[in-house]
Amino acid sequence: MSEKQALGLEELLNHAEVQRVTASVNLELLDRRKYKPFLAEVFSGQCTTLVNDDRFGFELDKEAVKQLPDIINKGVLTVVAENEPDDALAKAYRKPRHIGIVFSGGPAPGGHNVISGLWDAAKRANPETKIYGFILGPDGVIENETVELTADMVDAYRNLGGFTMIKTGRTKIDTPRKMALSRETCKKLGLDALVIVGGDDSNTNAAFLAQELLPDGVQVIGVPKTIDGDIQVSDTQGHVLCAISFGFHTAARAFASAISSLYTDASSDVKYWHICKVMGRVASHLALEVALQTHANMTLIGEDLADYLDERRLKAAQQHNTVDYNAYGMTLRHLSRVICDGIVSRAAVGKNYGVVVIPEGVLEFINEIQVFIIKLNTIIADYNATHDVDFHKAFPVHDDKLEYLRRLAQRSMMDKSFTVWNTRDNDLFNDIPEFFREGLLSERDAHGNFQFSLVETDKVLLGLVKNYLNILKDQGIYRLGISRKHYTKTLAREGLDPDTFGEAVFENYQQGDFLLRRSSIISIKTLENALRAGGLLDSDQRVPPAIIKIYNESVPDFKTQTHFYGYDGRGNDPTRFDCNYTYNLGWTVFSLIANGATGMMAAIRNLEHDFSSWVPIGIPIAPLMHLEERKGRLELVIEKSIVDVESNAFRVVKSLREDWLGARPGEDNSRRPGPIRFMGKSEEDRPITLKLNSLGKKPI
Ligand code: FBP
Repeated sequence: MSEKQALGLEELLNHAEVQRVTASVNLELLDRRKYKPFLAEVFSGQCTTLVNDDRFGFELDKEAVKQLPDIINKGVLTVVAENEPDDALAKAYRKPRHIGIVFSGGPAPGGHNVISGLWDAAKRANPETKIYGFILGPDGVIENETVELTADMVDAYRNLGGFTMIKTGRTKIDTPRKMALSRETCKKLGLDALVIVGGDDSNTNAAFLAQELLPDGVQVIGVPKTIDGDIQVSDTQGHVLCAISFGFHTAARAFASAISSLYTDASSDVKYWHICKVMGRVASHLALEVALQTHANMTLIGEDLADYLDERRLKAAQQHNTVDYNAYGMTLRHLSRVICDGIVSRAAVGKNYGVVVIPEGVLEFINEIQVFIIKLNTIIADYNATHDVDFHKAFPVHDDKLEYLRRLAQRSMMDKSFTVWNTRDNDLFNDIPEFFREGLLSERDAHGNFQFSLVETDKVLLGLVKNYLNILKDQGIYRLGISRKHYTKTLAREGLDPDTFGEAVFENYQQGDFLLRRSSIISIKTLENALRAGGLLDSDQRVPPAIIKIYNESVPDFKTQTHFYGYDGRGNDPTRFDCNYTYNLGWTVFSLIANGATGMMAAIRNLEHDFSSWVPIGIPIAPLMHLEERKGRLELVIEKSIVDVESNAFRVVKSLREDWLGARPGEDNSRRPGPIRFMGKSEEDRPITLKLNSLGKKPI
C-alpha cells in the first residue's frame, strides 16, 4: 500500500496550494493591473487646451458639406499643456460632467484602457464627474441600458483585453427612430458628451450623432478602434494623422506568435502544410504584419492580387490583336496555381511542408468573386428596400434563396433592362461549392458589409489547390527532391552503383544537392520502363528495391491543417504599445471634451516614433467622409484604408518573398516573434509595418 493517503475531496479543495493554483486572480493579472502606462507630456500639466493646427487640410466632399454642415468646417486640433489656466478655462475644464462611453463593433485589445485613461483624466479634473458605460454597444444607447462606472470596476480591467466590462454590439444608429431614442437617452442621463469607440462605420455614426446632438449641447467624440488596421488617416498632403487603429498591434502579434509556433512544428515534423486564414475583413494589413513578423513561406496580400497582370495572356492577346480581359486581375483558379507553384518549388528541395497565410478578405480582390459579392449585395439591398420582411427572414433556407435567384435569372430573359442577375450569373453561381455559395449569401452586418469571417476562404482555395496538385503529380511535376547523400547511401546499402541509375531516374543527376525524378516517371511501371529503356534491366529483372524505395520517397502526400486566427487575437490582452496608445487616447478624449470639441476623433500623431514624441490630437470626422455604395445605395462613410502596394512595408515583403518561400536547400529564413511580452525588453515595441512606413518621412 502507498505510504501516502489520498486526500478527501473536501480536504483537497480546501488545500492552500489547490486554492492558489486555481484562483482566477494570478500574478500575471495582478502585474497587468498594476502597470502604469506612459502618459504624454502634455497631460502632466494642470489642464490642457486645443490649438488649431492649420498645417493639415482636407478636401471636402460636397455631400458631407450638405449633410454635416455644422461640423464640417473644422481643422485638426492639437492638445497642448496649459499650466496656468485663466479662471474661465479652469472653470470650464474642471466643471463636473456626465460622460457616456460605448464600444461599437468587434472587440479590440486596449478598449479598457481608453476607459481608464478617460476615467483618470476626468476624475483628476473633477472627482464629481460621472462616467456611464453603455451596455452591449449602441443598443445600450438606444435603449438607455447603462452602468455608472466606479473606481473598482475601472481598476479591475486596467491593461486587460476584450470589451468585457461593458460589452459591445454591432447595431447602427441609422434611422430617425434610433436617433430620437439615443437623443432621449442622452437627455435622461444629462450627458455632456458621448464617446464612441469603434471602427470606420462607428466613427461615421459618431459624426452624424455629433451633428444631430449639437443643438442639445451633447458633444460626440470618436475613438479609432479595430484590429483590422483599416482606419488610417492622412490629410490631403499625405501627412499621417492616425497611422493605425488600436488593437491592430496586439492582434497581429498574437496571430504571429501562434503562426510562428505552427511553423516550428511543421519544420520539425516535416509533413504538414498549415493554411492560416487571418482576420482583417477586406484589407490585408494584418496578413502583411504577420508576414513581417514570421516570414511565413507564403502570404497572400489581396491588394497585390487586384493589380495582377497575366503577362502570358497579355502577350498571346497582343499577338492576335485582341484584348483578353481575363489577363487583368487574378482569378480564383490562377491564385490556386500561384500557391501550387510555391508548394511544388519547395517540394523540389525536399520541403513538403510550410505555412501559408491568407487574409480573410482575399476574395474581395478576386475578379469573379467580387462581381458576385457586388451583385448579391445589390439584390439583397433592393429586396429589403421594397419588401416589409428582410431578405434573410423571407428566405431562411439556402434552397429558397437559390430559388429566388433562379427567378431573377428568368426575369432577366423576359426583361432586357434587368441586368443584375442573368442566367449566366445563375449558372456560374450554381457551379461553386455549396458551402461557398452559402457564405456568399450570408447575412450582411448592420452596416451592409459583407461578412468575410463567415466564408471559408481557406477551404475554397484549398479545394482548388488540391485538385491542381493532383494534376501536377500526374504530370510528374509535383515531386519531392531526394537528397543526393540519401540516394547514394540507399543504393550503396544494396550494393548498387548510384551513378549507374542516376541519369535514368533523375533529370538533374549532374547537378544539385536535391535530385528530381524525371517527370515521365510517375509510377513503378513508368520507372521500370525508364530503366529498361536505359538498358539497366534485363527482361526478367525487376526494379531493385532500393530504387523503388527512392521512388516512393519522391511521391509527395499533400497533407494540410487549416486554422483561423481572429477571435483569439481579438481577445488577447494588449501589448505594451496598445496599452500606452489607448490610455493616451482616453486622456485625449477628455481633453477634447473639456475644451468643447465635437465631431472629432481622438488620435495620436507620431505613433511610429518613441513614446516621448507622441502628439495627442483631434481629427475632424466629417472632412474624412466620402460617398460609397452600401446596401445598394450611395452613403457617406469614412473610407477604409487598404494596403498600399507602393508602401515601404509592402515593397519589403514583396522583395523578400522568394527568400521566405525557402525553395532552396537548407533551413528557411523564418522569424520567431515569440509570445506577447508585456514587461521587460522587447526589440519590437510597435507594429513593423508602422516602422517601415515611417521611414523616409520626417516627423512633423
Ligand atoms: P470591427 O471592424 O468591428 O473592429 O471588427 C473586426 C473583425 O474582427 C473583422 O476582422 C472580422 O471580419 C469581423 O470583425 C468579424 O465579425 P463578427 O465579430 O461579427 O464575427
